Amino acid sequence: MQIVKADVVVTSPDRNFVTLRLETDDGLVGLGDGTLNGRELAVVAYLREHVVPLLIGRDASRIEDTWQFLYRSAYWRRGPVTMAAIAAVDVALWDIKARAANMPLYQLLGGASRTGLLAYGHASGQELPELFDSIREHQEQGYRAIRVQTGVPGLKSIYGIASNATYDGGRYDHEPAQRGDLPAEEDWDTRSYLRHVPTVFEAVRHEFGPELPLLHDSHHRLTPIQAARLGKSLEPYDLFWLEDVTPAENQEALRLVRQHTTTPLAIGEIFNTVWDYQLIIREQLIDYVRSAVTHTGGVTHLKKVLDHASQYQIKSGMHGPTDISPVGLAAQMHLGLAIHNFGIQEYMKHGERTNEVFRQSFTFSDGLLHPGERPGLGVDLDLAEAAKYEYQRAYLPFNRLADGTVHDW
Ligand code: GCO
Ligand code: MG
Repeated sequence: MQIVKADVVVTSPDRNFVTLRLETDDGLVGLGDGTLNGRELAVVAYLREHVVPLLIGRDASRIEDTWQFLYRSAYWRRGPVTMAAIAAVDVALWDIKARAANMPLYQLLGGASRTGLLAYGHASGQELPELFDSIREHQEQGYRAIRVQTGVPGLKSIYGIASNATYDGGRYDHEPAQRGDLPAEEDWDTRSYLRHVPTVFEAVRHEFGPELPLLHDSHHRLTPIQAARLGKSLEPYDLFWLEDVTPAENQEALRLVRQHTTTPLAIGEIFNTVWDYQLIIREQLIDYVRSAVTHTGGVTHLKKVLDHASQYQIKSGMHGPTDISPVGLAAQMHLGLAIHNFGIQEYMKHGERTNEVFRQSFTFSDGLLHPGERPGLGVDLDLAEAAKYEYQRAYLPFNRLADGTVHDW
């Protein structure tokens, strides 16, 4: 089973996606996601210029060997571009292996450990009435767990609010990165945020009761002591998790946060190897691993991270906004179904054009995702549809404080 063809397909139906498409001499096709939001073409160049020439003629069945070869022979290790490129190859090879075995990928990973994957969606609103409507809408769509983001008094536009005019078409869920030549500038005020957020969760609990699992994302904007205070002030509202409270590259910061709060913590959507997690898993400083298959070296590497985490009762909470393509999302549904320590799956729906380009087999019913029973990942790429949508430059926004200082977004 030799790889005879490797194409990097860039398409922008509702947003940019980078897909690696491998073909074998026995006619099998495998797909892998290498989308890195706002820096997509760096992965495209890494794949086209440096990886594709190494793949032609390789045995497609040797997944671990190919992973180690790509990781170690590059010499320059880790980093989101490298790890997204390796992930694209890895997932395409798993897709091929599962198609060759005529099984859905989760069967190769050990079979189903559950009937479906609890998914959470993104509710948001500048003010409480819009937020309540958004939560209800998500419940009507079948979501049984909901992330809550709101505006903050005094700030014009912040991360995670669907109605922000800065986002393309006003739809956060389809395009957080703004198309154009410059990133959008947003503003930030930590004191106002810390005062406001607990009042929002108090109101949401009052309106929706104690059962509904609620999540919140601080998106890397707090210092450790501020994060500790937020976690503590949210304890009465029983969050499923509080995400990315501090810039996650400083793992030790979580020690201080952990000492002060019992609010569960989720970290890792910007991590890309097990080494980013070494300290926080070993010291049990988090409760959920947020890494996506796409940004963490594929199924092969993320499974190792999650197996390590499982020794410490830490669960998965894989990153699943729309910048994870349907291929990446499918890969993590198969992985999530198979592992024992599944926690929750983030699930933002892709747009209609995206669903025409990527034909999928997953289901979402009664709040649970399932990858379906088709052999492989269960995703096909329609090349003619993909060719209709050219790459469009798009940048994620950034923040400035009132005095003009650049801040984490
Ligand atoms: C999340 C993430 C996203 C990121 C996005 C950046 O929790 O889903 O924080 O909203 O901002 O993936 O590209
Ligand atoms: Mg996040």
